[in-house]
Amino acid sequence: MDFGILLKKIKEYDTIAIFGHIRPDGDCYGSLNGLKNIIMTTFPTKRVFCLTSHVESLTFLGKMDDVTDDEIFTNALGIVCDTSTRERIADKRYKLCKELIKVDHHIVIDNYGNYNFVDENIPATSLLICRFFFTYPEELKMTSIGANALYTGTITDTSNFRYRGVNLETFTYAGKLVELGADVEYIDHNLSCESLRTTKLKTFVYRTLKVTKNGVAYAKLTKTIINHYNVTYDEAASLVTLLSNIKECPVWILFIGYPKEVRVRIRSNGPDINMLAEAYGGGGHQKAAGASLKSWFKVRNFVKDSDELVRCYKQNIPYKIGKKEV
Ligand SMILES: [Mn+2]
Repeated sequence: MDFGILLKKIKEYDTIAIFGHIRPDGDCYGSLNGLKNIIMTTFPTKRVFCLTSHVESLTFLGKMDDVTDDEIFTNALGIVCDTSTRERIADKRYKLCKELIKVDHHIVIDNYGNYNFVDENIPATSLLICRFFFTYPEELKMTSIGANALYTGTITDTSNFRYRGVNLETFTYAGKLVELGADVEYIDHNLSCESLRTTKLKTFVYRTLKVTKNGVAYAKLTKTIINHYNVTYDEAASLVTLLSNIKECPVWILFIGYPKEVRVRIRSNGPDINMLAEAYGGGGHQKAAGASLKSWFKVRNFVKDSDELVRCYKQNIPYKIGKKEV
């Protein structure tokens, strides 16, 4: 990957707007704040803005910038990080930028940049920013703020180095970031601590989880429960991970009562589940997918079909499913 043009374009522009995706995660916040820190530390006279939605739990990495004057963008270089398609870019003013560069690690379906730096095999966009940074060790600078951001993006997208795809490069950059001042304890504390409300809701999930005959673990969080525990819908939805790693259950599902629908988050470490989600009008990856159901009445069917999928998987017979009513 030749980063020459990326460095050249950064040098060329006085104003640089860095964009992220909707519902930003740790890698989004990490790559945005990391790149911003590199540019501002190396070229202190440049104006650099980070633009995506605000996420309270990630503000320890830096706040998003509040840009009200749209004119700023017309002479700006736009750099979009960690965002596979243009529809997913949170701030639509990327369209106003003079030139656009994409830096990403998702499967390529939309090369929306004038220049595109994509590595589908690198486990985090934050690591791609590291690769750029360490290509020019004499020229580029970063402080501990950038190191914290990029380290956070790395561990959140790899779930603490737990997934395949983690390799020598991953650990090399992680080590170099620690050397540059990334504070692993500070980062872990900020990522791990949660509200008492969430802790209590977790016990509710464990208490009420059900398991089907063939081994689908599932739990339901209705609107009433979410309001009772006073957590956000996203906080509630994140609890799908609680149902993972049950030896008897290769598939697990969390049903979440959003204001207008029941969202289904389904995960697997056994059979592919995306076609099941697709049959219900949803979609996703082979081992992580989702769908929306109109009401709780449909949940029963979804559980039944999931159970059938696991039965087929365990007996090694093909599973077929037609389009379902949602
Ligand atoms: Mn990512």
